[in-house]
Amino acid sequence: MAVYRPPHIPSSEITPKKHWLNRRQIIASAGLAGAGLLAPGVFAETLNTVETDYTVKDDLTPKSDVTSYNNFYEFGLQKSDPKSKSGDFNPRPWTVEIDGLVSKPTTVSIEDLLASQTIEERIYRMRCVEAWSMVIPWNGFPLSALLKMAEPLGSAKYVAFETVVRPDEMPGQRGFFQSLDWPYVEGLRLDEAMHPLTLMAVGLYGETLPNQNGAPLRLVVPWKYGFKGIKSIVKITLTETQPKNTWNLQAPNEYGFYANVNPNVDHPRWSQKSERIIGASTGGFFGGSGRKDTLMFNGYADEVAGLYAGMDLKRNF
Ligand SMILES: Nc1nc2c(c(=O)[nH]1)N[C@H]1C(S)=C(S)[C@@H](COP(=O)(O)O)O[C@H]1N2
Ligand SMILES: [Mo]
Repeated sequence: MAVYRPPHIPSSEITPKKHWLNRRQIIASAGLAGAGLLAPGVFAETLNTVETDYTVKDDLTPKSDVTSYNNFYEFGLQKSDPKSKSGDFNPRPWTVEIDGLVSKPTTVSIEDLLASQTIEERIYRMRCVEAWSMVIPWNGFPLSALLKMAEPLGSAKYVAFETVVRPDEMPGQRGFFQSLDWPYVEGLRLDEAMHPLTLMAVGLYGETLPNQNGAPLRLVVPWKYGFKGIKSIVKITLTETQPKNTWNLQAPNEYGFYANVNPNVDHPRWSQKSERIIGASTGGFFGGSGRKDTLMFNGYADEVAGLYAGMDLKRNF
């Protein structure tokens, strides 16, 4: 495990980012290349990324697990649904609208973002509220860079996010049984949103995001439970009041707005003290337990604890 090498450019070469834009290649996935026909959503584009100091020592979760064990209720409730049922989803063309309390309401395309932003590699821990975890090499850029394009006003205190609604392409959004109210919505306090760790991911393992992981761009907030990491974002709104978030609307006594990873605040139905490591070996002579203790703020306390100074984290769960 953890032998993956990202297709990064040495930092000595990163300065003129305009130059490497043209070098991005389209790679048709194996079987389809010969067919001369690309089904929507089944291509991956290699990203040229730059290495960063944002990394952790833990073993990487194998790519096959990162892309096959997913939560994305727009495609279904089973962990295997997002991969097996997202073949009709087409993440291009795509635009993200930024509005609300900004001086420059902005609509930007994924192509423009890929062309204008330096795409970083960041290896982050990811902890789902369901008490499992992964370690994922994301590719993306700070959310702050995107928000600054729209010039947030002084009155903006929060950031609200919305996922796309496309029942034709998302089987979990059509039919008799609807698991959630759509669109899936999430939010952050503005200082959380502007924190350098907060990432707009456009890829993982050096390629554009698979549909099941939130193509073409999704939020990653590594010190919070995974449900804050809203996928396939189409709208971002700067607000003065705290935005609604889907899981809090669904079960307010179980899922809060803050959702900071915290081993000392249990979910009402299970402990949050430890986590199951997805993809970890549990067998063989040296087989581990496949579990580890959950860390305060998912191990990012040094960076983010200050954001919550003086706050009661049991009340604000
Ligand atoms: N739009 C949308 N975003 C979502 C979800 C979802 O169902 N819909 N699930 C969340 C949950 S609970 C988790 S744990 C992560 C999972 O991300 P991954 O599948 O890329 O690991 O996505 C989050 N973002
Ligand atoms: Mo989750």
